[in-house]
Amino acid sequence: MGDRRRFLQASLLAAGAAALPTIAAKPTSTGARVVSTWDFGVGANRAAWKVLDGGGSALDAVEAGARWAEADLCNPTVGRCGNPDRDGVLTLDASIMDGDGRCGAVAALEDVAHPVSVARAVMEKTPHVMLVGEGAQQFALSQGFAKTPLLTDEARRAWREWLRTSEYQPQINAERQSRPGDKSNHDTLGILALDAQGRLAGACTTSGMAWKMHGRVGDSPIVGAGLYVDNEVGAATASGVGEEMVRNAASFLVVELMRQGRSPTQACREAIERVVRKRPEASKRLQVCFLAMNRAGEVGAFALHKGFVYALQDGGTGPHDRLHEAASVYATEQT
Ligand code: SD4
Repeated sequence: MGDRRRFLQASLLAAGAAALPTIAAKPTSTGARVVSTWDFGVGANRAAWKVLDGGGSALDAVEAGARWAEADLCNPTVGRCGNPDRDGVLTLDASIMDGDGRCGAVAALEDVAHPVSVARAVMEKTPHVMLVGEGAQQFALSQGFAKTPLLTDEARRAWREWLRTSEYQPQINAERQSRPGDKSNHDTLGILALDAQGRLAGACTTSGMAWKMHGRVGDSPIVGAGLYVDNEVGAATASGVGEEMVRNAASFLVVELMRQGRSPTQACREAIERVVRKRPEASKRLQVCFLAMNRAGEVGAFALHKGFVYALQDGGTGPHDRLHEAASVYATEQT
């Protein structure tokens, strides 16, 4: 891909206690708010905000936001229109978690349009927390979800193009670059919400890493890795190369760091530092991003590489309705 990487912010790691921005809770009429990963998080937040603004629950809000992203035809890393695995099969992963500890997930789900809602059905209608592959699909169909082919012609074309080299090399912020001419850095949707009753919930939904091995499962459906929520403390979600999140039980780690008193930004930063310490060389070549919100509604984020943006909606006006860029360990230039 010809990246030129510059180690501009290595001092962040060394500097230790340098102050980092945490977006403070801002008084809104209800205190409700929602945050989502990446620029398409704005659309997901809008869908979630309709629920929160109407007095709905954080759980309903994150499901609505995730469903919006899953239906978005512009996004080749989530739901319908996602890029397939190396065998040309589109498999979807999703999780949902309520602040009271209830959770549900599906992995390697095929041909069902809204994996987040299937995950919620796993949570609410089964004694389990995760169903995978054919079993997840069988369960979805038994619950009335439709079986529908999701791989688009565009995704099939991108896969055929990829087959020319068949090289699996995750790009920083750039799964979308696998489609010709597409330079934006959309990614997995992680969404966290706080409702007017002070309840937290989160969801995470993805088609996973493009060109992954068939059967590969990333962090997004694994509770504690791609998502973790605890009403006592806060919530965290992740995007990027999921193997790193699984290795570090990363979203759980972020929540536990907040439990020990760290701000959301500081907790995300320490989790990123853990990723770097474990695999310093690998961390220069892949992206890992964390987004967190504590029970007071404070929001923070941190990434390995520059370019991770997240969207915040709290019903206010001004900067709170815009995208925010997370600080990072490395500044990487894509060429
Ligand atoms: C995964 N974390 O499957 C997801 C995908 C992602 O950049 O965020 N891609 O590993």
